[in-house]
Amino acid sequence: MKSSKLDAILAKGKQLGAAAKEQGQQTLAKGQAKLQQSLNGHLAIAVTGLSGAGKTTFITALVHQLLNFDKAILPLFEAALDGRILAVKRSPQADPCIASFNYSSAIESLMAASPKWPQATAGTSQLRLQIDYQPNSRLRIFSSQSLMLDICDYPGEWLLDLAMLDQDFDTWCDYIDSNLKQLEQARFNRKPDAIGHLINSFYDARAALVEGTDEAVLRVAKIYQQLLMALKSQGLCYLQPGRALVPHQLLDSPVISFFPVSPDADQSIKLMLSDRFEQYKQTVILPFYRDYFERFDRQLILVDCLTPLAAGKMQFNQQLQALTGIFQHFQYGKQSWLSRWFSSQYEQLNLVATKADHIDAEQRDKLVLLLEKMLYSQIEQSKLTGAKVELQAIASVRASTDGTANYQGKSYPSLTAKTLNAEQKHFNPGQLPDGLPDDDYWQSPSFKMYPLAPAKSEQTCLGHIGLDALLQSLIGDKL
Ligand SMILES: Nc1nc2c(ncn2[C@@H]2O[C@H](COP(=O)(O)OP(=O)(O)OP(=O)(O)O)[C@@H](O)[C@H]2O)c(=O)[nH]1
Ligand SMILES: [Mg+2]
Repeated sequence: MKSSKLDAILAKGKQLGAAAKEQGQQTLAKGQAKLQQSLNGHLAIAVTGLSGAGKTTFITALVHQLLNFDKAILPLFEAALDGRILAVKRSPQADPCIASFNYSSAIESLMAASPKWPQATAGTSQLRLQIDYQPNSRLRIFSSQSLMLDICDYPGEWLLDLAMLDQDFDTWCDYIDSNLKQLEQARFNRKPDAIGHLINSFYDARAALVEGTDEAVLRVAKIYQQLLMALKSQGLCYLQPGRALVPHQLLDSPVISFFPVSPDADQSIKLMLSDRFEQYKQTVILPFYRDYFERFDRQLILVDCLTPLAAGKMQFNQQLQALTGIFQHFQYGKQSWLSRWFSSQYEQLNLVATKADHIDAEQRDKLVLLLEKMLYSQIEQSKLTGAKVELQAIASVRASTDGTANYQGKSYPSLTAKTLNAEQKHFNPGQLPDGLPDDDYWQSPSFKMYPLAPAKSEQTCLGHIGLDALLQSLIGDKL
């Protein structure tokens, strides 16, 4: 064979070899990309909490710390500490028909020159964060991976409605009436006040209701709604129906215009209200429950133990009653890949006491103990199903700094913070009870809670307590 022909054949062979190699590399890259895509994690976290528990503040703080992962102080969040987080951004949310979580407005108010807490939530919203990260050593064949994190926010008032799912109208009426009676008794020896007056107006209005027209029923429903609002302003939380407080798109609609009746109420009116009660369960509570508590992987329950503790025995007991009432609607347990498709169990439960910046550092373990005692049997039951249960105390956005104060030659822990009316305050918050507060504690409660403003952030990132440990527990194993 002539050498020029041989060279041509060899060149062609080289060309073919290079093309095959390139094709092979492309196939390998495609395969890797596909595998990588399928390995990209997805985690939906159900942030759960009664009104004022701190859900919106927590979600805002979590997004803020993650978006600023390179400047944030998160020593217990391993992926950030190891420098394995590559980028974090907001990504198109799962359901385009739900409002987007208004992060920019919430973070602007928290980081303003005079910082303010985010507004109370009036409707549902959603967000998805994409966290690009370098997997730990076991999976280093992939250059990077992503974790999609889905979170929803909603008004906490709607959560307590879950407890109504187990009740019929008669049971509900008895329950709410006995709560109102207890309230009346508790106020028996005091001068009549706005709440006592509203309870009486409500009783009078429902006794005078003789015709079951929409208009007449709405009038009484409005008085009941005013009563609920007044009870909420006193720190009471067992308030149903939740949409009477935060109606969103259901303002003045018949489905939310119902109230508890007395056992001797007119039968036709009772039937009308009972129908509305059932409709409310079917068309309002159940869809909310399905959309916001099913299809989540992990549940984070935020509990503000401190506000009711400072408010008094009745407020504290109502919160306990409310929490135990909703707990039974959540299922926990380890899931096989098969059971994940058919059930809505949570594999992990994070129980978190919020606003830990209202107490000194020495008492933060006591706060966790209080939370544990409050939900002891629910925690034990969840553990029995194989679910991982973790408890901790956090301040999503810190309002105070720890210090010490000297009094009569002794040194005491103290806190420094700005109150809501911009006064600088140094104070000792008093003592939390060792476990559940008993009668002795209620005789002379020592813990005091002052309304505090978020601390002005001197750094790029907001201060917090325990968010890093919570992030590690919530998503650390997925990164
Ligand atoms: N000191 C302190 N206060 C907090 C913190 N988080 C929340 N708060 C206080 O609790 C209030 C309620 O917080 P939100 O985040 O609005 O509570 P929420 O659970 O979203 O309440 P709803 O929207 O009504 O369901 C805030 O206005 C603050 O006064 C925190 O980390 N530290
Ligand atoms: Mg909120």
